[in-house]
Amino acid sequence: MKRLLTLLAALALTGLMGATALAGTTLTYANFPPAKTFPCIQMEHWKAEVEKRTNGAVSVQTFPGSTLLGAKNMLRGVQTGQADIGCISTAYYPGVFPLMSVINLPVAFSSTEVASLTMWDMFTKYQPKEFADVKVLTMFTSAPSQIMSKTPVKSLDDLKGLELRASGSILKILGSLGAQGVGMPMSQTPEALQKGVVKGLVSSFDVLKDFNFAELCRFETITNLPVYPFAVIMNKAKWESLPADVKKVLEDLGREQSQWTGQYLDNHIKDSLAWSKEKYQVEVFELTEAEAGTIKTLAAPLTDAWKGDAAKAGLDADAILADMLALKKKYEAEIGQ
Ligand code: 3IO
Repeated sequence: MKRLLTLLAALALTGLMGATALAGTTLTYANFPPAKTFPCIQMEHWKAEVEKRTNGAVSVQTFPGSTLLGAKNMLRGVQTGQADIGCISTAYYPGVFPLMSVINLPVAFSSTEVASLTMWDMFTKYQPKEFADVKVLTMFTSAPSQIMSKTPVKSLDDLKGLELRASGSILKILGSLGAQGVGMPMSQTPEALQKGVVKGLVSSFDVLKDFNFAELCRFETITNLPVYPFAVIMNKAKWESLPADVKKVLEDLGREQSQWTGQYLDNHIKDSLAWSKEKYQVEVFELTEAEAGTIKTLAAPLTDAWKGDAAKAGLDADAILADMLALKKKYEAEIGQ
């Protein structure tokens, strides 16, 4: 009898194992902002494509809104395998990505699609060492950054002493314009705005609708400041454990996902701005040509600082910058403004 029970138990166990193998792999995917924001919209799109293209052999379990990993522990959390996949905004990790931070320079990208494809091509061309201990699945950017504030910024003078949330290179630009840049991830910005710790933020217009920032920030100023670069990274050991056909599906998706996200965001910022005008009657200001010129001049030292950091990291800064500008030009000609 005892032997029979053991046999039955063994059979049951084998059955379970068989079922697990049939069900395939589940990948966990962590993201820091809320579900309806663009980094999570692209995550759900990627999940659907992967599940379709692997015929269900791979399923993806998504964790938006910092439910698995937050903005600042995302990189480490993926490296250590707390999540299989994670989405990082590279501007939250100063000094960690000396090559890809070239995308965060003030070069006035004309659209998200152009910036995202430029970023992806730079990554595939250079295969930067800074990503050596993870597998990069895709890259994309936010749209060119604008000022959204509680008080009107009609001219650069209105920026003096104004506390604005930003990250990365934009913080430095704000400093040289006399504003008070406050560095924090996007996921902490709603509370900082509510409490009045900051009087506005510098990011892309999608957040007016997706975080309802238009309610508090009724004044928008077009500045076309840098885009924020994003990378979707996977735990290296998990990547190595995947079968070749699954790896191929994920690799084939890299560029396509970058472009899809760029197009989605370019459309969505139009929708978000129209919604904000309709719902909250937000006002939109444009700087004069002369003021736009001032921003450009002030931003120039940033490029020199980036070159210095890149050189220190052993990179050929001039070649990287020239390549990035050439790709930008190529995509601007192909895609248009
Ligand atoms: C961003 C980040 C999270 C959710 C929506 C967003 N739209 C634009 C950004 C870029 C940004 O400000 C950042 O901090 O990465």
